Amino acid sequence: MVPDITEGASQRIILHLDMDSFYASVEMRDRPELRGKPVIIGADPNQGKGRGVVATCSYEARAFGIRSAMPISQAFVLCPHGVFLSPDFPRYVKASADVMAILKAYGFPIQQVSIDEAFLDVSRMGTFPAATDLAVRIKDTILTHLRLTCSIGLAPTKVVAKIASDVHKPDGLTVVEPENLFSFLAPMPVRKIPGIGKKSETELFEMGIRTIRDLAAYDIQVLIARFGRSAIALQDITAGIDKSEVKERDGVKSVSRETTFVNDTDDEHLIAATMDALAEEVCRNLSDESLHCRTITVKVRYQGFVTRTKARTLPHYTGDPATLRTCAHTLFRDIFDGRKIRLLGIRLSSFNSFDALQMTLEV
Ligand code: DCP
Ligand code: MG
Repeated sequence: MVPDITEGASQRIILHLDMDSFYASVEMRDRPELRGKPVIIGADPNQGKGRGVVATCSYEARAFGIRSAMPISQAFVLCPHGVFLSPDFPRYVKASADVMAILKAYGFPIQQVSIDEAFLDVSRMGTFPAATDLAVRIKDTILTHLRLTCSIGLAPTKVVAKIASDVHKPDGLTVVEPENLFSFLAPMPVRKIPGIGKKSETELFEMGIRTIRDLAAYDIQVLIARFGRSAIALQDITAGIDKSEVKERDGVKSVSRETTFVNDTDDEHLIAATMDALAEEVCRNLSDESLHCRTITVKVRYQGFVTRTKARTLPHYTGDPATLRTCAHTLFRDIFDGRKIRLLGIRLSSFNSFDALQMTLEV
């Protein structure tokens, strides 16, 4: 049975834009000698003995099977002649700001959801063909001004626009008009729905639900019994019902940095120095984004992959590196039990962007 999509498919037209192989594309733009090569951004592969993971890679590298979050040692096995680079965050943050500035200039409600993606509510374009022309112009502008490609999805809801931007990457443009929404979603695996991870996917598989079509047809009462009320929103997605709006102020949610030690360590001096370096880096990202934060989270992964995190929310927003560093050290002391450490990380969240006026008042 084809669900009735008229309720959710009002007149909204949502555009989702996601940059293609973002960190790698910025590197290839700025270093022409890298173009056309398999470029992998992430930890040092150290001739295959490296630890840590791939942040991203060029589409040429993807042809070798390399993916984000894969161990860098595995990437090295798949493509030993690839160009392995460590990330240059300030450059990516600048490129991200350039993209967002172009998007903002169009004057539609905009919600940045990560370093390289944003939603725009372009409903006032009136029709999908008009919105498609706009999407083509946006892609051209970004390519001409920044020499970077992106992929865009247009759909009646945010969730479907996000799914759509991903289907014809790189340099894609996918338009899902209300009448095509179900036929677009139906054959896709449920994993394509943002928020469905490996665990939910496995649970759904066990119930015989593999595709979005299976999900749409499933008895909602059984789904609720298994997943709670959130099952309703999940099934609604398949019918194009998704009332979530493009929220202008909802920008970057967290800034984080983590590192894997070359050898597991319990050397407190090395750990403290590493913590300082990580704190400095996340604080720089914070100031590049013109943000202050209130919550600091420290993550420690021990030998054997046992991971502990501890967070603290401060009474006031701050961007002060010394305050954040001290807080990170205190949190670390609370969770460090003397065992050897494999990985250390810091995350800053609960942001408040500060404008020029507030800045002058603070200094
Ligand atoms: N990123 C990361 N670690 C991950 C995933 C992503 O550090 N596990 C970083 C690097 C990416 C950037 O975030 O360049 C944007 O993430 P995307 O998921 O959008 O991936 P890409 O833009 O690299 O590739 P795609 O063309 O698939 O969007
Ligand atoms: Mg991307």
